[in-house]
Amino acid sequence: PTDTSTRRGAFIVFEGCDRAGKSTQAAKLVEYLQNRHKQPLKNDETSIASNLKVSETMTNNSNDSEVARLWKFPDRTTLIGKMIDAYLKKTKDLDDHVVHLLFSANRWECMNVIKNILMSGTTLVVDRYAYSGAAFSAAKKDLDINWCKSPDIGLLTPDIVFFMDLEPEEAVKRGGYGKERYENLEFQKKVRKVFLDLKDSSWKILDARQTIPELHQQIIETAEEVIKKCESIPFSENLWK
Ligand code: Z5A
Ligand code: MG
Repeated sequence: PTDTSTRRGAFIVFEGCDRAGKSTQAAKLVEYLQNRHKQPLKNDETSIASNLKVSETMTNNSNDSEVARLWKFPDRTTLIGKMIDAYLKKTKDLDDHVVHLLFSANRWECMNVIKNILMSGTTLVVDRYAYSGAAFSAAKKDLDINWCKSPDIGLLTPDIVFFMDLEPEEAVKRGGYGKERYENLEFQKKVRKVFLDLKDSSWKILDARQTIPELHQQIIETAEEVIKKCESIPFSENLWK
């Protein structure tokens, strides 16, 4: 069921391979939205103010997180998230199917909280989502892409996916990969291929070789349009349906 009575927040997702700059841009977008709300308005900026869902009861002392909030998948804080964390840190081995289903369960267990946040008018900026789930698992041999997508069918549909596209050869130059599972060049190249096959109408592909400020500028322009548009349309739970 969807809620049409509330001016909801937007569901904004960042996706991409390792080191593409997702966390950097997601954090900068949230910071921008929160600061934007704090600035005094000029006459021609009223529409932007409404983009940011300035609640009538909000004062300058109000909690900034009401305007926009950052979320990250995997959410390593839950019980399921702790199992995923152990798997990624290689302190625990799990069957590929099992870990795939855990990543999906980790999203499902957050859906009610996420829906409530959106319905309260807060824009949620999400660092990785179901596209990472399908891409990383289907890049392993023996896991079929349709099987990989199926447990996430019916999740909340993103209002926009910023896909930060960076060739893994370029990503390596950003200080090399870490020690977690999946952090190697050959695997990342496979992941990028699967990612690009998952592109749908919600995607905006960004050339992640650009500078951090250049990317940020493009992201805020699109995000503001999306936030405005979302005010009048209900969210849907139709991912991959
Ligand atoms: N995974 C999965 O298998 N299934 C799932 O369902 C989900 C995830 C949700 C953990 O993810 C792993 O889980 C991940 C996918 C898998 N495995 N891999 N690989 P994670 O999100 O926890 O991974 P992370 O380590 O936090 O993020 P990241 O991907 O490595 O990086 P990023 O967030 O895209 O990049 P960043 O941290 O913003 O930037 C990386 C560096 O580049 C940093 O030094 C920045 O200062 C620099 N940077 C950023 N932007 C630029 C630009 N524009 N130019 C130059 N340098 C830049
Ligand atoms: Mg990151």
